Amino acid sequence: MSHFVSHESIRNRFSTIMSEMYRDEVPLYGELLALVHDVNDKALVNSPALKNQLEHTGELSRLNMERHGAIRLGKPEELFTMRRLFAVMGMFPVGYYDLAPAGVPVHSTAFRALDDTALNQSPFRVFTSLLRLDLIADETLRQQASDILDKRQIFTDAALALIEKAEKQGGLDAEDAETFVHEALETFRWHKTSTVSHEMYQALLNQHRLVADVVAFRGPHINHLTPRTLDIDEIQMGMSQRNITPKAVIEGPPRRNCPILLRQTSFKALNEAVVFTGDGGKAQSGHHTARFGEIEQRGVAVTEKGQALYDKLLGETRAAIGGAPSEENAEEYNRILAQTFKGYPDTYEALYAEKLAYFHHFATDKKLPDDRTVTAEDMPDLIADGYVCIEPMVYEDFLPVSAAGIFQSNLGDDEEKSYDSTSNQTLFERDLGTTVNDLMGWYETKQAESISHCLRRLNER
Ligand code: OOG
Ligand code: NI
Repeated sequence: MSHFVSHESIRNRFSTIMSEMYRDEVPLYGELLALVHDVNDKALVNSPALKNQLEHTGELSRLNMERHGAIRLGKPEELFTMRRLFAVMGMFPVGYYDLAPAGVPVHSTAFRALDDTALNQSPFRVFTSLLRLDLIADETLRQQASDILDKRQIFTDAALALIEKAEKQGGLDAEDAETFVHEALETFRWHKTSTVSHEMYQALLNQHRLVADVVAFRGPHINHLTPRTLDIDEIQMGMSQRNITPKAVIEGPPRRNCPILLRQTSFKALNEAVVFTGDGGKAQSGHHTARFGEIEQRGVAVTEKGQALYDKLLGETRAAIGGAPSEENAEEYNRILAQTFKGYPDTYEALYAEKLAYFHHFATDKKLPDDRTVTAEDMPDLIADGYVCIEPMVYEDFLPVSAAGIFQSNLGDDEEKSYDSTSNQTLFERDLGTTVNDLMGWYETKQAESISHCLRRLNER
């Protein structure tokens, strides 16, 4: 019998101590959590239907522990080892996100659990970006940045040893697991001291804020930790009431009866004191802005067709206001967004019928006549006749355009870069040491599994 603890319990424990650390580091995060809990409690009381739905899909119990974090890595080996570290917690890379077209010199994936039960037990995920030094135009600076990164080791020796042990043994016992989460946490900690001089920091900053954020520090400090709310518009208002200034517009789709994908808001990055190394030995104090607060609302995952419609309508909205939303045009943007998205069906029946979104399928208590055997083709009739009920499959991933908006809103508005380069998933996967799980394919498979499980239940008598 195995004496190893489950991936889920390691992930849960890690997510808990990460949240405690971040609350200590960024007290405003604690305030956001309180706001989110209030809003969620209210939403559940006000909508018994929503509560039923979340109970049915298993999401209700995970709601208050749901978080995603984000980190930015500097070199290929860091990404490779990070993949192994997350695997110890049952987290695997899903999706490839290229942020270069949006002016952010990184490419990314999201580490998360893959099974429904695992996700419902601990939905912790981490959006993980790798800096693309090849996009630094200045050759000297590129070399300097690369030399600085070469020297750093972002993992503790004990963490590395335990990753290896977990890989060899196929797991960790309770004592090792507890040591592991604390050692792993060290990598994500904020450091008040930089590894470079103020002058070098400034040079990196001038290249791109993100380059400074990655290269000037000892490790990939967690830059935000995001709880999940059931009503992000309430949050947006609640933040203002508490004197926490939210970004001008909520990223993603507009408010809907049937939420789709992901809506996110954030408060601006904190300006934090940092001590830089002095060239002549005399340390220099300065500031760095990187860490911020974010909140998200998750909706149903959409199919390729649903994604295309989303992209089209978002594109039309942006075109109508002439680019990305800003403080100045926020109100107009929201109005046009709501208007444009009238073209996106807003009942689960329609989303299902038009194959725009993914659904869980559950057999109800209603029994089929003994002589009837059903197949996937019968599904629409089975739903109409009450043999099957469907529930929206929640989107577990991220949106590149929103991610770019989140990056941007926290990099300062002066940052206007664009990179002309081809997306490089193959290189990313080589650095990662494996291919990423196909994002859309994951939902497609989940839905197919749900349908066949449901049909089995109906046909067994
Ligand atoms: C990551 C931004 C992406 C999200 O929620 O879309 C992200 C970063 O700023 O490092 O976290
Ligand atoms: Ni985020």
